[in-house]
Amino acid sequence: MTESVLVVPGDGVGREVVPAAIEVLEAVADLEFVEADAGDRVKRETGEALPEETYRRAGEADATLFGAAGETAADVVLPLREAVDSFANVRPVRAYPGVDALRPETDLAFVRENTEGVYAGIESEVADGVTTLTRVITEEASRRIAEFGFDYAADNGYDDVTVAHKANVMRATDGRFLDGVAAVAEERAERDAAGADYEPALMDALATDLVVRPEEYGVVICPNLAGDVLSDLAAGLVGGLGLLPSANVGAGNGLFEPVHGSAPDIAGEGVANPAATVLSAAMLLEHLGEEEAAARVRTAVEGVLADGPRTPDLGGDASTAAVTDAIVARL
Ligand code: GGG
Repeated sequence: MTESVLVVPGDGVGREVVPAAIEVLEAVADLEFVEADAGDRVKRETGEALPEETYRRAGEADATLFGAAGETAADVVLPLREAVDSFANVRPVRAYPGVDALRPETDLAFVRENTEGVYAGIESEVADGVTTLTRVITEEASRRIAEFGFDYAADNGYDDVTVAHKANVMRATDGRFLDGVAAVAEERAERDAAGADYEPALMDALATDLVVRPEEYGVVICPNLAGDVLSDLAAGLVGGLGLLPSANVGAGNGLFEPVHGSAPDIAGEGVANPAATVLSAAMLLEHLGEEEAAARVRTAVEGVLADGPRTPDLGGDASTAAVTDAIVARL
């Protein structure tokens, strides 16, 4: 049966890089695409950023390809990740031959808890000029992301697992996160499952160390906000956000999106780097069991990154369309 992919371009450059990724997917796989709307423009037109139909369809599709969220990120991408029942946001960060990278030896992946932390959406104005935010960390979600992260490391050949935290300050919440990871590691050691060794790391010091010694890191398991921030930091080591794909996976069907947002500064100019979204599409193919097609897409992207053409973020002057054509030509 042909598998169905919900396509949600969203805002800004999402509307340019998602069509590029569809072109690539059409060249390597037989998939059915259904497009749905969400984002700032939809909110302006209808009053709600995420139409109920888009949410429902994300839950029903075999996978969703998402572009970018703007001002309405909290109303769009967080519920969409929930609609596909994902609890892990996997963000691989690799340096590519031919791309001018600050740290060419970087090859790591963030495994970010995707359902709670400060992104649980519990914010309020408790008095005039006073706002609060509740940080939610549960034992269940901490154990679940630890199990996923250890499995991901073992399955993808990473020897080093680091767990980011700030338990010396956020004692109850990050203390709970670390306890959950420790319990899972202990259980895995008892049943002899792979990848039970890990290093806890204070996330502020970790931010420095990632810049200085990225080659020391493999999989970095993070609470929600830390994963969002540290992965953007790591993008700077390998040539920028135009190169980072991501997968939101876990229990359900999966949502795949570039790590970058809507980039309003370049939206509409036709020069956004499609690589992050095309590599996210490769993760989608892998999720659907199309490993060979995924590998072809990755090889084509790597070839174009090495030989050009390149978009301006990578020092070139090529358009999104020219880079996409070059990727498709290599398939
Ligand atoms: N494609 C990723 C995107 O639109 N990012 C905007 C954003 O603010 N995301 C928050 C998050 O990843 O949790």
